[in-house]
Amino acid sequence: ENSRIALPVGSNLDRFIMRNQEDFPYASGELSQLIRDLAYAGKVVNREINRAGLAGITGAYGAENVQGEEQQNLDVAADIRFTRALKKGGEVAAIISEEAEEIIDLQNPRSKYIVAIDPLDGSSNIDVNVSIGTIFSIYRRVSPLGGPVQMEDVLQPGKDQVAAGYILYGSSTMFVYTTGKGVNGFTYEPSLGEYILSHQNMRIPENGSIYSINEGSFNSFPEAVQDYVNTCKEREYSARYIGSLVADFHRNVLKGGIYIYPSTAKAPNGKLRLLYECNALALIAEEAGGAATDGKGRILEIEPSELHQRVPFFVGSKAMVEEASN
Ligand code: P6P
Repeated sequence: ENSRIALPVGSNLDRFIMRNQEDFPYASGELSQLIRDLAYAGKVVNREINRAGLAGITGAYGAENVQGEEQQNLDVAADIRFTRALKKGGEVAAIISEEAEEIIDLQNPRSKYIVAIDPLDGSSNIDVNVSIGTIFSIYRRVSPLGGPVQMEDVLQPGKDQVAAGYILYGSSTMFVYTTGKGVNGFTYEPSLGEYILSHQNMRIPENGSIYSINEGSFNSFPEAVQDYVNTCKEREYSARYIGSLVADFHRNVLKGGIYIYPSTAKAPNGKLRLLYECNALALIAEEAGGAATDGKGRILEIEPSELHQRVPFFVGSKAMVEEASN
């Protein structure tokens, strides 16, 4: 049974992390420190995002990332900030990032943790001032400490995550995460530089009437997905698609709903990445009483085979995900 960590709304993230750590009898504080390191980097990225239009750092950076996508300045800046914070924090042995083709070995061979991260997802939304997000997963190393990081350390199924979360840089900036004892959301108060507990024990409504999917690709959706979308229309559900995964996901967590990125002609395995996008949101969804599948089975049970593999992604209210998955 996940004990619900009872702290009054208004507590700050630091206090919450310490209270949460008490629930882990053998915790030695490294995971707590790692979560603080991520939260700190999020504050720095938040500030850069809010100034991006002024600092002339929007627009294409001229480089391309491993996905062949034009790399925005902020993509690069965010990747540097998170990598630097995790390197200095000393708790992480290696990082898997959307922005890096290979494993980033932080040369901390005695560190227990691995982080998979999308430092700034939806960066194409930056220039049009749409909410964007950071997505992260935390795993424990499985190969012997002290030795080099192995592929088995970074290709772990999502069910083995120690913690996962996201930062949503929206009308307000929020830090939302789980360590396996429910999901809690913290709203950033810039004047204090603090994340304040605002959404305690977040639960996804069992059902909902919002569906998020890019219907521009309808004609190449699998038939089962076309049928489900048509059912949503028959029921006159609301279509809400921001085109920024963390923003679409977060709204569905709060209001109930389903987000689908299915197989399409352009993306036969879907567009979203298993290791640093889907696994983290799948754990959050399940911890909040929702569900996440690839259209057939649980996302969290998929055994990864390569760092940047894509999977079809159905996530949100349990009843909706079950109906949409076959
Ligand atoms: P499409 C943004 O590029 C992203 O990775 C997610 O944030 C978003 O949900 C999805 O891709 C949008 O993809 O193909 O609908 O533009």
